Amino acid sequence: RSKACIFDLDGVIVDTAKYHYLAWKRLAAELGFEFTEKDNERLKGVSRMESLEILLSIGGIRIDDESKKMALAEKKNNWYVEYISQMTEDEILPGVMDFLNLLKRNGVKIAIGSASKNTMLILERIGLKDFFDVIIDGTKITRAKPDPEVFLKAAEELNVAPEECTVFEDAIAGIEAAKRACMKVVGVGNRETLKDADRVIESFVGQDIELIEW
Ligand code: B16
Ligand code: MG
Repeated sequence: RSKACIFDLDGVIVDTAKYHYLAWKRLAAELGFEFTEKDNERLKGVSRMESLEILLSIGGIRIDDESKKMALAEKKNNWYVEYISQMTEDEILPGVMDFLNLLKRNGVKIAIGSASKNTMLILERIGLKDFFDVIIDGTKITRAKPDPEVFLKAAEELNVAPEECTVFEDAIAGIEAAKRACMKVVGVGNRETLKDADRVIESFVGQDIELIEW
């Protein structure tokens, strides 16, 4: 059994993908093109600036000026922060709290491993700021997923070997990152999309400790 579990935030603990989508869509509209939900799939798990690059390529827009790009990313983030500031603990995904409590009762350490720089704000809004043993987020890393840095840092701070960690991820880039960190990985979401994970669950509802027995 794994000694520790590392959870991605967006798409695993909460569904903030819809707020990212609304904010990117608003930016696209301002720039004069449409941005669909299908396009948005390509942004999941990807860092803010890389997401902007993908968005601009979808709109066929080329911007070379770095400061202009930073300003656009900041604009999107301000809208996103407005949306997530309204979040409540009702937005924790089904079964998540039961599963986290089960891990705690069994002495399994828990951490957050997220690319988001808004992690602390989200955790505060949903009442889980002090719940995790370790939180590694976008403010503490230099290399985005699929680089394993975020998960390796979490394992190090948890004082657990990577091989003894299970990662929970909803994004392809995150699954690759976990594998590169030599960790077990459970995909949360669509089986087809997440086929490279060791196991895939549709949700946390009804999951028990066997899920992290390897
Ligand atoms: P921010 P995760 C990721 O979070 C999101 O999936 C991705 O869509 C987002 O662009 C990225 O965080 C950066 O977020 O703009 O808030 O810093 O899935 O790694 O928890
Ligand atoms: Mg995610």
